[in-house]
Amino acid sequence: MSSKHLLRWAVLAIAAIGLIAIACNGDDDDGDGDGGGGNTLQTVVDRGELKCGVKDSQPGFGNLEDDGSYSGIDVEFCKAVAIAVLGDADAVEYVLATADNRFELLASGEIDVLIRTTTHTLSRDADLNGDFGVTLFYDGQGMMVKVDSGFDSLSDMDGATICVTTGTTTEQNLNDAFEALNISYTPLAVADDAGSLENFLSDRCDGWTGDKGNLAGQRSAYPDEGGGPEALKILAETMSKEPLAPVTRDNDSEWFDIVNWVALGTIAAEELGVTASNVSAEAANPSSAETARLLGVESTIGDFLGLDSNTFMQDVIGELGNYGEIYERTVEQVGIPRAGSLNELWTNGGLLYAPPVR
Ligand SMILES: N[C@@H](CCC(=O)N[C@@H](CS)C(=O)NCC(=O)O)C(=O)O
Repeated sequence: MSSKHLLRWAVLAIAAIGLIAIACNGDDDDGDGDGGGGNTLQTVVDRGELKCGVKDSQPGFGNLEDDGSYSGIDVEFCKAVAIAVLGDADAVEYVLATADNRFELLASGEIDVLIRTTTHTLSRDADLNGDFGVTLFYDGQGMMVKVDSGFDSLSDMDGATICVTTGTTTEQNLNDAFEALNISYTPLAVADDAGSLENFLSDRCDGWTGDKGNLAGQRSAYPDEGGGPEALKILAETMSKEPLAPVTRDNDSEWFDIVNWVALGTIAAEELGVTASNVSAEAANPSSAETARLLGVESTIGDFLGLDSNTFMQDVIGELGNYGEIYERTVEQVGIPRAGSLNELWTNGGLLYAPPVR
């Protein structure tokens, strides 16, 4: 090939690479707001606050308490990211993300991360410009009924009216489950848990379907006027897989890595036996090389992630504890035991597993 041809090919190749880069960046056309696809880390650091999209009506996961504070496992992971990035668990603005608007809030940059009982699915991953991190809670869809309803399994519910939330994976799963059983139902779909509670309390529906984690939380807070938690039961069947994971915007892999590795770090800490109470002693005298790396004693894990501090996991664990401690403080409190569940560490027969910290 002549040098003139070579030059032409080189120019065309560089132009093509440029076009691919523009197309893959997504900054220009994805309608992102202030966080815009590209550099959420810088946005958060400049703002001095993390905007975390959460629920406010699900005890154990994302709940607004009477004193104005937020609680739940999702909220704890918002705090973990804020500690890692800003050194302050309180540097979080909790933004209510509803089932319907959560992906819009993320795409528009109104939140930096979505940690809101959100199921990782193919279409959401591929179509809604979200990147899903590690599963923080393996859930599945269930059905809650009144104890005196006479329903002991889904197959008893032919012709029932079912309370369900719009904009969720729940609607489709309900359809699939009843279709598979060849029975009919009437959905009573509303936008939020408050609406379902009202409908259920006033007997407008016979069953209330949702993620079992949500149903347990709603049951734990069921008002006295309805007979309190004891008046309700959750049927044994599980209709679906609902791996709940944090979501960041596509094409922001530095930010995604931070959110993901902070969460994985809490799982690694549990695997290694590092807790809120022993983290300082472990940092001073690590029990293993992996512990030393996780705690930033002999590693530059913060540098790898673009964080200021290599010891960010010391801060996260010191303040919030490891995954097991976080679970116990939140999910366990609404009556969802961890033992024997998928949410155990892999070493205890569950699915939680942290890749090597190295
Ligand atoms: N994990 C499912 C369901 C999550 C979800 O949105 N759950 C319902 C109840 S199961 C809910 O939050 N309802 C509305 C609300 O109160 O905001 C998903 O990602 O779609």
